[in-house]
Formats: sequence, C-alpha cells, structure tokens
Amino acid sequence: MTTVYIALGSNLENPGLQLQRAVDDIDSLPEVELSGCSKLYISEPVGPEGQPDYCNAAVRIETTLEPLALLDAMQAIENDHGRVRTVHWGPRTLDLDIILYGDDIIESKRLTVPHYQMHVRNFVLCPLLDIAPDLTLPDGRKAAALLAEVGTAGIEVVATKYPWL
Ligand code: A4P
Ligand code: MG
Repeated sequence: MTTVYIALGSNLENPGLQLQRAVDDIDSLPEVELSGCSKLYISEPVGPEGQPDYCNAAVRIETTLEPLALLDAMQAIENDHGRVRTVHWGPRTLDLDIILYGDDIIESKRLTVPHYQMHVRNFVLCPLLDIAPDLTLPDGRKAAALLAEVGTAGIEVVATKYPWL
C-alpha cells in the first residue's frame, strides 16, 4: 500500500457537487481506500481571466495501484464527469491531480510527481494541510512552510466536514 494525495478542482456545473461526487467515485475504486478528506474551499482562478471561481479540496488514499494505473483511474473519473480538455488552465468540470505518491519522484511523459505547481498553489496546500498538518515533500520541504510563503489570499473555506453538501 502506498499513501497518495490527490487534489480536486472544479469550476463548472455545480463545482461543490462535482467534488463531492468525485470523492465518492475515488472511494469506490476497488484498489483504493480513502483515509482522509479535506475541507471544501472556494478559490479565485489562477490562469486565464474571466473564468468562474473554483472549488478545491484534497483527499488522502492508500492504494495498491501503480502510478500510471492510478492516473488512468483518475482520468476515467474526470471523463465520467464530462471533462473536456480545451484551454490549458481553463475552466473544467473536474480536475484530479496526483500531488504526492509516497515519497516517489516521477518524471515520465504522462506524469510528474510531486505535482510541478503544488508548492506555489494555496488551493492545493491548504486542503493538503487539513489532512496532513506535518506533511513533508520528498525533498524535505514542509508543506506548512510552503503555505506560509504563498499566503492564503483568494481562498476561503465553504464547508468543513465531508460530506460537505
Ligand atoms: N500530468 C502530469 N503530471 C500529472 C499529475 N501529477 N497529476 C499530465 C495528474 N496529471 C498529470 O493535464 C494534462 C496532463 O498532465 C495529463 O494528461 C497528465 O498526463 P490536464 O488536467 O488534462 O490539463 P490541464 O489541467 O489543462 O493542465 P494542468 O497543467 O494539469 O493544469 P493544472 O495544473 O491542473 O491547473 N485555479 C484555482 N483557483 N483552482 C484550481 O484548481 N486549476 C487549474 C488547472 C488552473 N487554475 C486553477 C485551478
Ligand atoms: Mg490536471
């Protein structure tokens, strides 16, 4: 079993409900055990202007799936939620990013772990710290120290305890 952190984001078609359903979908995967769920956040969009605010959250899972099999499973759930890939960093019904996979460092064509933007995104770091206040990255950096550098501007808690809605 490997401990994995997944970040969830949505800014289309009832984002809060998209994330709540996505947590249920992840929990339903046979090779996955849900071991933690963050608060639900609303956050200002990073990327192209004029898109709606995002809902963001994170989960911790224990899994026997290898990294690429897990990516396949996350992309299948994204597709089930009607995800259409158009604009880079543009609006989406559901985005599931693998943030950390144990202490592995992965740099392959389809997968970069730790996620290459995690250290500069408060909408990833805040939910991660809900589940894992002492979280340390494979390079030894503390998630709490990264959040202190980034700050908490533009992000607010909408609901504390899962199920959020
Ligand atoms: N990929 C590589 N590494 C990973 C990983 N660790 N986890 C590859 C998941 N996928 C990974 O992703 C493109 C490809 O990245 C995948 O096919 C996979 O092989 P995508 O989700 O289809 O494309 P994208 O989302 O347009 O690009 P990217 O770079 O993944 O965007 P991000 O980083 O996901 O950013 N603002 C707020 N407030 N909240 C948000 O959640 N999200 C984004 C999207 C922009 N602004 C946001 C938010
Ligand atoms: Mg993505």
